[in-house]
Amino acid sequence: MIVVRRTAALVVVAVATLFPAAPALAHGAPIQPISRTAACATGGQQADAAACQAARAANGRPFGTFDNLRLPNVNGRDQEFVPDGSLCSGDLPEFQGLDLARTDWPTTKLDAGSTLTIRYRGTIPHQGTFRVYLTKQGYDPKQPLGWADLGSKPILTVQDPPLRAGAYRMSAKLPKDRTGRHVLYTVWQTSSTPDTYYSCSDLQLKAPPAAPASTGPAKAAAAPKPKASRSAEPGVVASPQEAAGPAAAGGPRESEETWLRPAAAQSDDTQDRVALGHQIIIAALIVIAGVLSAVGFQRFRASRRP
Ligand SMILES: [Cu+2]
Repeated sequence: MIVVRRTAALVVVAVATLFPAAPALAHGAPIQPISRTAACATGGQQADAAACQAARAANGRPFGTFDNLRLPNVNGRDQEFVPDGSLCSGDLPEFQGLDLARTDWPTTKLDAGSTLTIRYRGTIPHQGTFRVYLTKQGYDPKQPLGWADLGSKPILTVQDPPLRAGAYRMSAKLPKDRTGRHVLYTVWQTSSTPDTYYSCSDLQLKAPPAAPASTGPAKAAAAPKPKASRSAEPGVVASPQEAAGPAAAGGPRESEETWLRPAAAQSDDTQDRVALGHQIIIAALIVIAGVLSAVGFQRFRASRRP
């Protein structure tokens, strides 16, 4: 039996060596409003944009994958780990081109004071908290983005928003007093991994239309709010279209499943499941081989006993 136990121990060691705890392969980035990573990084949707080309040129090395802009063990000390001027890259060399101070980054146009729906592509779900900041009025896009440009308080903080059709959904009320070019800065501090994710989404904010009948019910009717969120958590989106499912939403929204597929393919949920299946099969084969060799060795020893 000693031989069997030794063999079993060997098998355990072999399996542990070949299949260490599944590494966190991928992660996420905002696709609405589109972030610089989701637009420009490897697998990005607008890699041909002039700003993205300039970012690649400035990067000086291969770009990281769009969903992989993360730092370990920050634990909320963002400003200690991410210096001024490096907010959009998280100070990671493979993303440094995203820090360029330019006015032509892929941009989302929105009305000041409106409710913004954020979709944060989650290529692998994690638990955690999103903190969303918006640059203060007077932010100059021609200067490097610093912490002082962001309001001291996030405009939205949400823990574990729902993940639907591959994206976390959140809604944020945009302040009325921001117009022109701004940056929405999203921090995803995960709790199920050591990582914190950073991203810049560029916005062009239009002053809200002067509404003569801007009182009470008339206004509410003109700008319907998203219906009560399912989780009853502030900032969590469950708009009527989304509640009705992607098919009812129409337009590009329903093609969410294809968002940022190519570079994410390695880390796509389905791919992970396939990879896990392969690992299980290989591990099972190793165990079977180990058991068979143990049994064979036992028999061999038995046959040699007088
Ligand atoms: Cu991850």
